[in-house]
Amino acid sequence: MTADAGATPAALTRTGGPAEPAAVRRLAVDTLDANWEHDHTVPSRTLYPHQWSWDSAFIAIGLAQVHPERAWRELASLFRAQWADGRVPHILFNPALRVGAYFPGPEMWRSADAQGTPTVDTSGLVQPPVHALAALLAYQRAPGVAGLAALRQLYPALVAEQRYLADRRDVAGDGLVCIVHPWESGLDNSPAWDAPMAAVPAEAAVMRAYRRHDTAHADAAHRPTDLDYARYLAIVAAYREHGYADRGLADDHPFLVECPLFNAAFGSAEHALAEIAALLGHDPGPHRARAARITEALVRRLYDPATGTFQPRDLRTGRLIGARTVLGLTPLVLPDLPTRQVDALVVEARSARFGVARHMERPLPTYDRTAPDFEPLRYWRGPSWLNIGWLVRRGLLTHGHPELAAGLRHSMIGLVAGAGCHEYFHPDTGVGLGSPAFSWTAALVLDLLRE
Ligand code: 9WN
Repeated sequence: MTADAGATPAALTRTGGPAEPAAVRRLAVDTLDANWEHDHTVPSRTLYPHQWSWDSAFIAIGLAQVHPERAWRELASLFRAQWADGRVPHILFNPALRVGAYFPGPEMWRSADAQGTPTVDTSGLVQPPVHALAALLAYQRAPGVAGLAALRQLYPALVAEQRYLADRRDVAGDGLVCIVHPWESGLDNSPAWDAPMAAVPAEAAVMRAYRRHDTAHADAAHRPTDLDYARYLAIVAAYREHGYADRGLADDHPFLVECPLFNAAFGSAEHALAEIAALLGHDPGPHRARAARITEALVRRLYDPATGTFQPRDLRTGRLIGARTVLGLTPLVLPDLPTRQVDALVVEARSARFGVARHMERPLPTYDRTAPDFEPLRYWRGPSWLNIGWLVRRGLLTHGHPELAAGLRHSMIGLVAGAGCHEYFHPDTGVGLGSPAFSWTAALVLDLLRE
């Protein structure tokens, strides 16, 4: 039986009710074991058979509790693919897999033609920089000599990752990172990207020339549309034709957005690096100073006092994007977020839009559930995802809301207990959607169960 076939509710419980914590834990460990691939974990054997950047960070946090040595191998494998400019590619392709195992594959990215790339094939994009936080948590979950040595080895690479973002991706010169593709946000088809994506010229018919791999393994109604994909490919082509160089992006790149989640991760990475630096006997001061500057820029540029939440900024129009998505809540992970913004985000989280409560009636959605275009089945346009809930919960704990954090934790564990380690979940019923054996769901539920 494949891992994907095994992770059904029936595998959790014979009675049809939610599984006990021990069974959830066992399923999570089995899922991570089944998705382990010589030196990394695939997000899903069927849908995503290569190594992904932010997935590996979340996965390392869970692995640290069951196989600490694998947690460090996971991160080391990813950082071996770091480019000379410091970028950590969002996909690292496994050369042993057949052509067509994932779309778009290496033939679309052609990373070998760009400057300063590793010997393995990668994409040219990045994902939210949650790796320093993951490395710190992996160490805290499994402290010891081996962990400290691994941290020491990773530290310069984590610093280089931040330097790439700060030096090459601050397109507006405002202290924030600009993403150049929706895939960089990790929330690919979020309604947050509808307005900037509408300005990217492309035709859905382009997709007739390609074979999408995702819709062969998941319901097309739960995935981005062909028009989305046509635009994704057009943006990749534009960046690739520039040799993935970031100079001159502002002149003609078709998608340039400052994302609250990406920048919250960017700031949180400096906080984590400060702690790592202290553990290693380095000066944490410069990291703390950079963290403070990022939080200040995030508040100044992306907080909207009119809505009381953070919104992405479209650098092509200069305007904030109005859609109220869960991205707006994620700056809560910043420990130095001012009280005014924390309070506003707690109001937003508790509102009917997101429903965070001590006793949650329904899972945390990725988009305002009162919006007319809320789509409970389609990927990042409504469904509930564990990595996002995990980040929001962490933020609530950081800012002194343990009851809300506990409500969210209970809700997330309940999702996995009821449906298995799915990729995402129906935001009303909790039914499992997407891949049924998804690695970060397994890793993060392990992390939640540990407390
Ligand atoms: C494109 C691997 C990745 C996640 C992303 C998620 C999805 C890829 C896809 O899968 O994106 O990168 O093919 O849809 O949106 O967050 O990292 O799990």
